Amino acid sequence: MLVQVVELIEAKRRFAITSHIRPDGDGLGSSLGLYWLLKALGKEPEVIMRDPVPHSYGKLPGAETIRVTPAVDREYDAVFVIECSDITRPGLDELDKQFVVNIDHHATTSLFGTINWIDSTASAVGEMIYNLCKAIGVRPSKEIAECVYTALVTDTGSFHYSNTTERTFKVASELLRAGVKPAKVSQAVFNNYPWSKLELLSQVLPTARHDESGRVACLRQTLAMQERAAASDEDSDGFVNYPMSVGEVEACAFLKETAPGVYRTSLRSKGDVNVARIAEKFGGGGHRNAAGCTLTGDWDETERNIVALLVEAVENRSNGNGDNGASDQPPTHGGNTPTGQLPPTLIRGALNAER
Ligand SMILES: [Mn+2]
Repeated sequence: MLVQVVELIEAKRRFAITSHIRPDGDGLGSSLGLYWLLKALGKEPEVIMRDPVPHSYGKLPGAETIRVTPAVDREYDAVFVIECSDITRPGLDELDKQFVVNIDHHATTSLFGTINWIDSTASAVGEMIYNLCKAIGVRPSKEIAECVYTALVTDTGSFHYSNTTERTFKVASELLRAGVKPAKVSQAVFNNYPWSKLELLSQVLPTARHDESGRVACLRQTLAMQERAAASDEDSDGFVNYPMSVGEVEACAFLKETAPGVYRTSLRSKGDVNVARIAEKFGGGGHRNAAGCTLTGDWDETERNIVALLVEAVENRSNGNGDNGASDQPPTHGGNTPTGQLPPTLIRGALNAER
């Protein structure tokens, strides 16, 4: 919890900070926010990551100091692990031998740290880093503020998602007072993509399909598409959101082939439709409205199965017998959503291996 984190920081000196593989805005913004906070306290922090900093986060203050390494290969008093569901998520060898501090805002995290500070009411870990500044008595510098703001604006989908709270805006307002220019951050993060992303999108978007009800959509990206567009792994970030911009669509799956027959899958939903439960069934996790997992198998069958699960999630919600946020029990099977039912057919053309 927070008080243990404060005590540790006050007592120790050399810290590493890391986040998950393929770090995102919250992982990087929070890691660097904490880096600048520790610097302000005269400590010796270092941010280490398994993967390099994506293009869109290259302008974050301190991004150039991040050391890319496959292992925790130096001596530290403690390693802060930012928004990871388990100890393997940072992809760093030797991490399990360290004094680990697990900082996360996902309730699904396993308590793998020696210290675990979990706040599932925080919109982003960035919000927690801001709280840590307050608790430890450091006024957010412009560097801290820019990093934390980037975490907030990316994890809340520019303050669109349901994790956006009154407190999120309160923190954002404090960060603006500390010198953040929202337009500058948004320009750097959201309007700074390489052309290959557009190339890739032009191949992925025609694969968009929806079920008969129009409420569940899916789209896919093959290895061949990525190759043709000469796209990087991060170029597909955010593609899952395009079908969600359609009024009727309540849930969407984006299947991205990362090896033949292996699909990194992003799930999104609106309102009370819970996709985190679906991701958890496959060893993934996330939030009610944004989750991810890895699926394997035949393209069409995998897609049909995930669409069927999304349809079930949407129907459970619509019938008022599913998750309404009041219960943590898994949705009951049987009743009006028999598990043996045939998966719904996708309309608008047959599904080929590559579209
Ligand atoms: Mn986050």
